[in-house]
Amino acid sequence: MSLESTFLQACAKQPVNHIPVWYMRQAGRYQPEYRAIREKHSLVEICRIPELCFEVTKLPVKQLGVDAAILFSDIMIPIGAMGLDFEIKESVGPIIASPLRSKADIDNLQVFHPEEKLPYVLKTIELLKDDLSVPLIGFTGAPFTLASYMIEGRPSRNYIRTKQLMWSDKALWTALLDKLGAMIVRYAKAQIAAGAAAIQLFDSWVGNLSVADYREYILPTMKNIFTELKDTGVPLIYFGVQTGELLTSFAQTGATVIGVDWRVPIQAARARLGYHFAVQGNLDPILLFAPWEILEQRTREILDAAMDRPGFIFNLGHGVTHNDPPVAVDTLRRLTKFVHEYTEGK
Ligand code: 1CP
Repeated sequence: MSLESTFLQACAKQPVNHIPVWYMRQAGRYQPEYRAIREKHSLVEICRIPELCFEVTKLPVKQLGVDAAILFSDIMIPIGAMGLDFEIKESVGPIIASPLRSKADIDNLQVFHPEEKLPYVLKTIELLKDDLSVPLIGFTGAPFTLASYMIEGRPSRNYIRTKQLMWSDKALWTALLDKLGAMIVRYAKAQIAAGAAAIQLFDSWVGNLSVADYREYILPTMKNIFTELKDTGVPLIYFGVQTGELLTSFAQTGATVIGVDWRVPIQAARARLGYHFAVQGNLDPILLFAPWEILEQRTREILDAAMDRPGFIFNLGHGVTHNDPPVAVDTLRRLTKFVHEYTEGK
């Protein structure tokens, strides 16, 4: 499978038969089948039942014809395993019962063994590895994004408490980030050992930091994480939203593939990163609600800009949104087909 995979070839900046496609949040509420499962099971339940999680992960591969699967899970799952109870509240997002407030709270976090605390995740990956015809992407949240939920206790707009801790107690902040880093390395390695063919680190909210703060408070931990994961040999994808100004710093992390959002043209992203990275992105996810002609035009523009050198993976600039009415499954299927046909043999 691996040698034939356009996704893995593109991650390795090798020539491809067509540009590979997958979508962040390709499993979710826009799918009628997912909504039917969610009527009976909570999100966390789906994650904890390998046979169910296996089906939910596979669904977009069958339905859309994408070139990679992403493990169905959530960035909050390992936070629970570290000892912080959470729930995912309808129309709000993750809520943590007792957010981090003190050094003792941070000391109490456990850098757990995934085989002990999250066996169901690894079981799901093993089931998928034996069944999928495309590579499976494993994932975890990255330290800043995880820390923001752990400290704020819920989705945040301004990250005030998070930044306050960062600026007011650098030693404690570093202790927290390093603990998260150690967890991330262990969890990613366990996913790879179970069969994940690539790992994506979601740093969705790190774009809220200035370049100076990113470099001082985040970059050292990111370097450690990617250094430790390098020997696994799998593609390491690093993604965040509104990270245009951070891309030159992202280039120093040790990630091998960089995910960019729709605000940065692909050529500008490559120029900022340097040309030894594969790049993933970056259609505005709201274009999935636009007339097809506009959606197709913007997609063609991205592909025309990206295809002049190897190492491009087509994706959205952030996840499929959870709107009502939802994105049409047909739109994503048509988009996938369009990218494949437009780039075939070029
Ligand atoms: O198909 C896939 O992409 C796999 C499924 C997946 C992934 C990769 C889910 C299921 N969650 C995630 C990662 C995740 N979770 C991120 C990083 C990616 C991103 O930025 O979108 C983040 C920030 C979360 C936290 C989270 N979980 C939110 C965001 C809240 C906020 O701060 O604005 C929400 C709404 C959830 C719940 C959730 N996780 C996944 C789904 C499908 C849902 C919502 C629907 C449901 O409850 O069924």
